[in-house]
Amino acid sequence: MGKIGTEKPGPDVWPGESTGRAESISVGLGTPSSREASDCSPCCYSRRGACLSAFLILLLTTLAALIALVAILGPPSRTPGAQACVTQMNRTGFLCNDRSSCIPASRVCDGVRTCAHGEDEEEALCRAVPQSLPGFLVAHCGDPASWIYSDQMCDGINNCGDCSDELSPVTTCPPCGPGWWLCPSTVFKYCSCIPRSLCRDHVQHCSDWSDEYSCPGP
Ligand SMILES: [Ca+2]
Ligand SMILES: [Ca+2]
Repeated sequence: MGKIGTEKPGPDVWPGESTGRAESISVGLGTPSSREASDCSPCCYSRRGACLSAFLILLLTTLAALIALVAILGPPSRTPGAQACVTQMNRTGFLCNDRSSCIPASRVCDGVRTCAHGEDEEEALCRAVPQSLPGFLVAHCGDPASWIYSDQMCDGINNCGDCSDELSPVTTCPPCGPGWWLCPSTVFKYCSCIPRSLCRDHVQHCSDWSDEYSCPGP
């Protein structure tokens, strides 16, 4: 403490002030040096503690302001979550900019302006499908090189070509819906369910013929 005191400008400083400053330095900063003392000279000569507090408050305020700014401006309008919706058919959809129209995922980047203002066909969204699409619109087939739109999973149609979008182990789907008949399909278009409209039409659609002999009909 005595050493610090001797480094201060001697003659111009009152004895009491010099002692007080040395004490506050040793408590607040541990090993002060003459360089540190000169770094904040405008404040140090008045109230070093108040200066430090003000600096900390300013730092914290700036941090809080930055966090608030990120919270407000952070989620851009294209945040995937902000554009995900559920269609009337209970399928994954894309929310148009009017915030009320929910179009099926497979209508995005299909070359047709489905949203009123065509945001489903925007260049940024469609320039490198599927990489440029939000993740919620895309599902993968058993073959990693193949993909489908997420609303094509469990829709009864063989979109992947190997039925991996309709059958386990790749996809776990609920049982056939009310309009469908459970059977191993003989038709490439279907997998484990066929539309009941194909029952009793005198054409085999199930490998076990159940569509003609067991299915009650449409
Ligand atoms: Ca479209
Ligand atoms: Ca499908």
